[in-house]
Amino acid sequence: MDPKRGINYLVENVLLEWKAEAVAEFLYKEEGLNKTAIGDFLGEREEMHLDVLKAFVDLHEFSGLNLVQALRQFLWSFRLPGEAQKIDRMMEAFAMRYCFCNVGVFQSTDTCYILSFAIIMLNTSLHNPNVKDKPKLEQFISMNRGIDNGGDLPSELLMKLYESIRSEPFKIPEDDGNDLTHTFFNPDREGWLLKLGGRVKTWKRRWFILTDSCLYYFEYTTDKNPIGIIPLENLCVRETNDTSKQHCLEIFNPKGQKIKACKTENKGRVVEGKHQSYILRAASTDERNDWIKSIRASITRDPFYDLVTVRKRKVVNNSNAS
Ligand code: 4IP
Repeated sequence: MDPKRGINYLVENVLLEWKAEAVAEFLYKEEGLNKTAIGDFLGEREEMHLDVLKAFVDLHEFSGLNLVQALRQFLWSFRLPGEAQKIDRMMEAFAMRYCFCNVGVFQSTDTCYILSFAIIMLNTSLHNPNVKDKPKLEQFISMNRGIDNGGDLPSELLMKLYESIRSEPFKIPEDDGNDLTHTFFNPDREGWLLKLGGRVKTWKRRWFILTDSCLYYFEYTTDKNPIGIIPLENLCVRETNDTSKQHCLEIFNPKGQKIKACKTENKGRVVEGKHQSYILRAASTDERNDWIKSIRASITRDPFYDLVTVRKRKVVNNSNAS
């Protein structure tokens, strides 16, 4: 559950050497490790973790593989974390390794990086049943115009990659550690807050856990199942100016609509939440401000799109400059 402590334990007990290559090999070869935990460990920013990531990626042999085959191998060896900066570092390391093993396929690692994201997104669009309009080959080709330092990649290459994904989706490791119990072990923030009722305006003291861009609230700290879940996507948070109650914050929908949330009723039935907005009260102003900060940080958009946008801009700027 805590990969840093786990590795630390092995090192302290002389079961593992504290060297990037040794740790990488352990993460790559040891059977039965939790792939979510491997992803978390590799995604950390400290220097040693960056070295381990590099050594881990270097253990992959991509020579002679097309990009989809290489991605299949790579994405199976750990579970990609959800945080944009981590994904960025890992995909950057992947792109560098791929280009090192396959000199001349792409003009730069940026091309490889962008195309890798395009392939991952294509995989989702083609195989996620919720996506109704399946992209055609032509769309995939046009989406990737100009990504090779301003030039186009050969259509035959894109066609081959498209076909490979269409006929066989990526096999991605199960979210083996990321069930609710695990989620609640690593919260972004947790603590007691008072919550104002939706229809009946009573204050209830609830244990709140902020994780994975959702707020969960419980009656007791030890409860396994939350009373309510508030997905924070597309919501906003602010201080409330209501002077009758201090240290309050409000979670609201900027479009003015009711908040999409769910809660469990007394009889255990899960129903839609009734809140126009959630008013929560902390014990102090500092605590309230900390909650606001953490909630804000949690309300992020899908990191993939941001990462690709930034990288595409870089490619366009570079090709304009040259
Ligand atoms: C209830 O008031 C509680 O405040 C509920 O909080 C709240 O549900 C209800 O809002 C509100 O009517 P009484 O217990 O005094 O009846 P909790 O579920 O934490 O016990 P929320 O949605 O805030 O969970 P409505 O709008 O669901 O009725």
